[in-house]
Amino acid sequence: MRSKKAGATEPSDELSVSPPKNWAAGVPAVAHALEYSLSQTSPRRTALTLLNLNQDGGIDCPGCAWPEPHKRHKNEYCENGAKHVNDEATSRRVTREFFAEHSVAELDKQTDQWLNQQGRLTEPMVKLPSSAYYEPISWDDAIGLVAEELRSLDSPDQAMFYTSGRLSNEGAFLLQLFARAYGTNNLPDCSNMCHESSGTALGATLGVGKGTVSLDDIYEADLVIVVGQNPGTNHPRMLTALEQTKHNGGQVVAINPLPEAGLKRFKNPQKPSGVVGRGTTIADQFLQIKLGGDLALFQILNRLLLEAEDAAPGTVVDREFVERSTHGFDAFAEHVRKTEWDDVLAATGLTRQEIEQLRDRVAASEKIIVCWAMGLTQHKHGVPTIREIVNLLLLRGSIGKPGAGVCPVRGHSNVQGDRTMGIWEKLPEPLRENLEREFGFSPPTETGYDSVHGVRAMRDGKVKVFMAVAGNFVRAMSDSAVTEEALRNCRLTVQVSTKLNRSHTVVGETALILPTLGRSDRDVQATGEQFVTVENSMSQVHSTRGRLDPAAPGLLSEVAILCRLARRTLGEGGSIPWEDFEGDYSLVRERISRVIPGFEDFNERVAQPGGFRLPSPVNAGVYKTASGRAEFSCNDFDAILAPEGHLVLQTLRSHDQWNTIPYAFDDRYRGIHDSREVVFVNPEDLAELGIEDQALVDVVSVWEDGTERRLEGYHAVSYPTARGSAAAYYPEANALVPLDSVAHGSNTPTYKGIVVRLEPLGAAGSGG
Ligand SMILES: Nc1nc2c(c(=O)[nH]1)N[C@H]1C(S)=C(S)[C@@H](COP(=O)(O)OP(=O)(O)OC[C@H]3O[C@@H](n4cnc5c(=O)[nH]c(N)nc54)[C@H](O)[C@@H]3O)O[C@H]1N2
Ligand SMILES: Nc1nc2c(c(=O)[nH]1)N[C@H]1C(S)=C(S)[C@@H](COP(=O)(O)OP(=O)(O)OC[C@H]3O[C@@H](n4cnc5c(=O)[nH]c(N)nc54)[C@H](O)[C@@H]3O)O[C@H]1N2
Ligand code: SF4
Ligand SMILES: [Mo]
Repeated sequence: MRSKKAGATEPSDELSVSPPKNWAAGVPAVAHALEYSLSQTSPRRTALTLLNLNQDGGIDCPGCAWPEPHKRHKNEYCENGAKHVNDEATSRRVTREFFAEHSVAELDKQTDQWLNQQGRLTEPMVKLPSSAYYEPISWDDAIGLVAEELRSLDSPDQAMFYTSGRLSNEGAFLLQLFARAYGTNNLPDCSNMCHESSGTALGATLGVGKGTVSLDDIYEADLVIVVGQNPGTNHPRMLTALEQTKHNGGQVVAINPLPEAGLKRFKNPQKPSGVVGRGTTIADQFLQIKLGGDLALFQILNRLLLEAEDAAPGTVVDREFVERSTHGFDAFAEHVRKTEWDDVLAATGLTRQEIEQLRDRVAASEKIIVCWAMGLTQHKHGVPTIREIVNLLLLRGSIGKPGAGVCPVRGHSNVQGDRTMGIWEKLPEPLRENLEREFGFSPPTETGYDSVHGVRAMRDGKVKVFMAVAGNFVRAMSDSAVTEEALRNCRLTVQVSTKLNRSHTVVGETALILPTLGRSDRDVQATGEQFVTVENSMSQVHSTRGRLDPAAPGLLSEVAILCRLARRTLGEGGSIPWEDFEGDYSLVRERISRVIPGFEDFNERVAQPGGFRLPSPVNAGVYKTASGRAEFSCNDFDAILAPEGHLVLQTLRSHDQWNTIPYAFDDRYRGIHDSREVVFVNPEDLAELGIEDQALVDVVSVWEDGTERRLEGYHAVSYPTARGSAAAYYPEANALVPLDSVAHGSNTPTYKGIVVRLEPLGAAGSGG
């Protein structure tokens, strides 16, 4: 299976490698952000976006979901936030002339980076079955075409509506309302590929699928454990918060197969000392764990904590908390005591001393926070791993009190809000009742398709219309070849997008591009200028308002597109006032306040500076679980075992990309320049495999059913990753992830745990 995209701008064999950085941010980061911004747009637009970024009443940074502090700095953003907002504010434009010049097939040969670099989409375009090109179409005809297709389906379940976490609360609420009024719960979203394992594990154990901590808790913690996360690149301003934790006397532990920049040393670019000095050492302890070893690590930690309690009763287990607020302690304790050292050392690659040191830190800390991201959620046993982390916090009583708790760090700026608004293939009964009461229709009750099931359904011809509101589904999903086949199998594919991407070149029989306003664009409707709202990773809900002239005169907002589509599909005169919603977003918020718990008086409260925080029931001592208490769980020991001669591969982000969109062919912090076709391998593994540093190899994944997937001609780069644990960049490496390889319980693709072998070019069986 070949899947490398050849393209005009793809550098061939120009890889250069320099030593990885052990510190993050500082002057080069600021300079780099400005350089990228100015390459995209004018100094005036750069200044307009940056001055308004993360300020009250300004633009919420689309970069990630990390929250802003109460006290704002005038440059309250990081390098990647600045790059990302100016990637959207770019002055480049994709016009009808561009589409007349390039056929869809030609566009499909270009790299992801090239497609993104063409600029903002400007008018609706259609690719008809008879044509090889996209052609202009009026908004009215485009929306009519989608409505007609939707109305012609045998069942609403033959349609599917994907969302990515850039969509606002208002847009998300309207999308789920439309899908359910139309008759389907087929609402897959990027959460399915992201923090679904967190939601599943936390829902079962704590009764709520979100984090429980605020920024103040991070500052106040005695110990913050950062596991399976690369904040220096993906949540850069988290390092500012950890710097504050350290300043207040707390400790930080990092657990990662890679020695990521910033986890070690951080130079705060917002402080003079950070710009010129050596910066702050962030991690007090770094545990270089093997891929997928975290469940084993937390199980042995829990066993060691119980043994420490046996040795000195009343000193380690928070008995009072366990008795008052939890359920299942005895079964958990009995189970976890059986964890064996040998298994743990093999699964983690850590030493006994390192693990005992961490146990001592945990036992000595009263207020513990565990932060995590994709390094846990995208593994086969991501859900039990997170449940085991909850076990640790429960036995230390480190939950529901200041300075303590769980912190799944979200990716997309509003991915958490979209789920709060009801974007989910599962429709919770209370939401179903509220929708029925408020809008007077009966929403469907059956579970819809998530992302993985959705690909199967398209592949098998069960879904005929695919509509995406934001995102780049074809590159985000696993098993690129299968996902591409699935989309091509649709009758109609519709993409509501700001910029060109692969999901516009891998299309159904008929394909539509509906260009839309981005975060930075001013949004004016019938009743005047509008704003929308988002919810960050710490449940703070606040407004975001674009400041720039829209990228093109005729662009519609996501809200407007959804309202018009709903009117055309469902007919005029129903019980939902779509036209009023389009004209005045505060009317949408009024409905949200009556349907979604926690949003009472939404319009009034979101007008306050900084917005408002949705309370976590956990912090009020309320656990909405089956037992009404926090649940200890028993998790079966599991580790990823690679057969002899094989490695486990994770797919991850470079420092110079945003999800499926590489901005450059570099990965500055890891010392990679001018190539993304690299696979990072531990030097001893390379030696054992007889492969030289930077040699060309095919990366071949091997799946249970005997099928193989291949990436050709990758550079094997010697890198200080944990033994047996390789890494390659997403989205290219999605070609290696089998569709059926998913996390138990959450159905998230196992993007971070793929068994592979490396075939030197010219070796027997090599396809290259
Ligand atoms: N600049 C930038 N910012 C972003 C994004 C972006 O693409 N670019 N994407 C956004 C999104 S949607 C998300 S979800 C987040 C993602 O944020 P991250 O989760 O930080 O992103 P990844 O690059 O997938 O990195 C995963 C990290 O987990 C580690 N890891 C992998 N497997 C394991 C394991 O088994 N155990 C442990 N302990 N560690 C492991 C990897 O070495 C790596 O450091 O970032 C958000 N922010
Ligand atoms: N192998 C592998 N695969 C992964 C991952 C991994 O770690 N490894 N990570 C997974 C994760 S965590 C995630 S979140 C997904 C991400 O998957 P997606 O969210 O689907 O992908 P993005 O790359 O964020 O989408 C980028 C596109 O969104 C559109 N866009 C940007 N802003 C806006 C906007 O304001 N409105 C609209 N309508 N469109 C907009 C632009 O057209 C842009 O091209 O990928 C997943 N896939
Ligand atoms: S940490 Fe995230 S939200 Fe904050 S400025 Fe950086 S990219 Fe934007
Ligand atoms: Mo994500």
